[in-house]
Amino acid sequence: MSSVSTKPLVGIIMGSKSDLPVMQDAVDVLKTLEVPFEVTIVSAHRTPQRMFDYAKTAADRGIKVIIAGAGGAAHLPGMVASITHLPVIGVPVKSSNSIDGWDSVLSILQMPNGIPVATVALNAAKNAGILAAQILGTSDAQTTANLIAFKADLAAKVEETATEVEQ
Ligand code: RP5
Repeated sequence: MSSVSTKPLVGIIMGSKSDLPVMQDAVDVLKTLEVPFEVTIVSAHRTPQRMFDYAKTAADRGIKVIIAGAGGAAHLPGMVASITHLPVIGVPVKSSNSIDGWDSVLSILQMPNGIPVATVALNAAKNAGILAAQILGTSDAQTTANLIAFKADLAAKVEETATEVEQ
């Protein structure tokens, strides 16, 4: 697999460094799929101006998809989606003071009409990365080829384990 562009196409942002252990899965899968990305911390509540500036300039900087992870009262994905026209994928992070993660899930999922956030499962940053690649793959043949190889590998692993357990 090879990637032509090295300019970041996916922006991975999160509300706190404490989200990084979860969000690392998005980083890792984008590396596997050879999709160029950038990573930074942007807090909706603690650094609202930084969030606004990031969302406002992302498209002009060449970003095509934003992955935003946050926990608790997780307003980051929704607020970013309200500022940019780019697709935003929200990752609800189960933070340490979370009510089982429902706070994160519902605050990212329940967006008002007109401002969608594509919400993945709790802590599912890997799926957010794959979805971002799939969005880019609609207009990039190499990314599509990488995704097809990635999914073939997933299928092969299932076949392998099926053989192991079959009696
Ligand atoms: C949210 O609050 C962050 O996204 C994080 O999930 C949570 C806890 O943040 P820290 O107190 O660990 O910085 O804004």
